Amino acid sequence: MVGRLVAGDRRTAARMISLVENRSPQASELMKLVYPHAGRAEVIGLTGSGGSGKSSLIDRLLTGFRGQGRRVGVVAVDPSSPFSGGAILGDRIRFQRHAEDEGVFIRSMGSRGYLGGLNRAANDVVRIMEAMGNDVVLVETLGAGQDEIEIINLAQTCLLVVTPGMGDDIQAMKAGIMEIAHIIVLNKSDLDGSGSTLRSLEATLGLSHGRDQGGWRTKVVPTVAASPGTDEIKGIEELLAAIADHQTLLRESRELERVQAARVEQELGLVLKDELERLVYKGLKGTGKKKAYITSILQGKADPYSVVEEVIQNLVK
Ligand SMILES: Nc1nc2c(ncn2[C@@H]2O[C@H](COP(=O)(O)OP(=O)(O)O)[C@@H](O)[C@H]2O)c(=O)[nH]1
Ligand SMILES: [Mg+2]
Repeated sequence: MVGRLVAGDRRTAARMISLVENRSPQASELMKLVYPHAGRAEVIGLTGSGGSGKSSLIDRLLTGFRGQGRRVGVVAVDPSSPFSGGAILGDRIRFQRHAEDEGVFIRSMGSRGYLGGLNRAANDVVRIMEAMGNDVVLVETLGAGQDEIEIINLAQTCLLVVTPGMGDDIQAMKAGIMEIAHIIVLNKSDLDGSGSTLRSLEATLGLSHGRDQGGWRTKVVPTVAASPGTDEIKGIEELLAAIADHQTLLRESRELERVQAARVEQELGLVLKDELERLVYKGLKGTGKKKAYITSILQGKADPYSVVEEVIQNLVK
């Protein structure tokens, strides 16, 4: 299977993704074999509120990357959608023009059905897409809470997608996602208020002392990714250029090593949490202890914290 995956076989990739999504018993063994072939793609993350235009931007970026002859994988993660496994109807429609393109591989993931957690599954899927030989992997995530920040850490270049009229929200975001974004995309810049949002973004960036990004200064790129009125698409070339600039800086400085190390640390945490949890539940299975714990918590004789402490102490023993 891994041989076929590395050769770029799409059906094998789809089968493998199903296996990791369902946490089948072979999944870990499979990932061990996949892993040495992964890690060579440019991983670009797009985060932002629902409806900000992430999928529309990806649609445009796909055309751009394909024009450069590069193969692209897309992982669209939407924790607010109950669907998973590539069945998200909206994305199907949005990415339709690339459906027949052999150089594009798209997978949508919703919130349900991931035993090891959505982040763990998304990481495995990104690794599979890398091993498949994609030059670029785009990861779309909803940017709202801490959870999404975890997925965005898998990316080397992080895009935060905002829209006009978000001035106040931007101030609030400053402390969080704003500081990990390498590029802020002001999408829907065809709408009213885009000028003042752009000024407010640039003012905020001018003041902020974000984390050290190896000499990179966060850029703002205004775009129009879809325009029902005028059909005028804007800023996509500039966005592609900004992504290329950041990737060049990563490669030419030692920053790429730091980013890769941070990703591996993240990955280690995801896998460790998942495997530990599985180990613990395997130990409890069939002993009736889990039920007893729940009952004693309900009766007020115990609480989840002391129970977990006891379970971990037993595990360590
Ligand atoms: N006016 C305008 N509408 C846009 C633009 N980009 C996307 N949209 C529309 O915004 C809606 C949400 O876009 P989508 O890409 O699904 O957002 P996502 O939820 O962030 O992936 C769709 O109806 C798009 O057609 C833009 O630049 N200008
Ligand atoms: Mg979307």
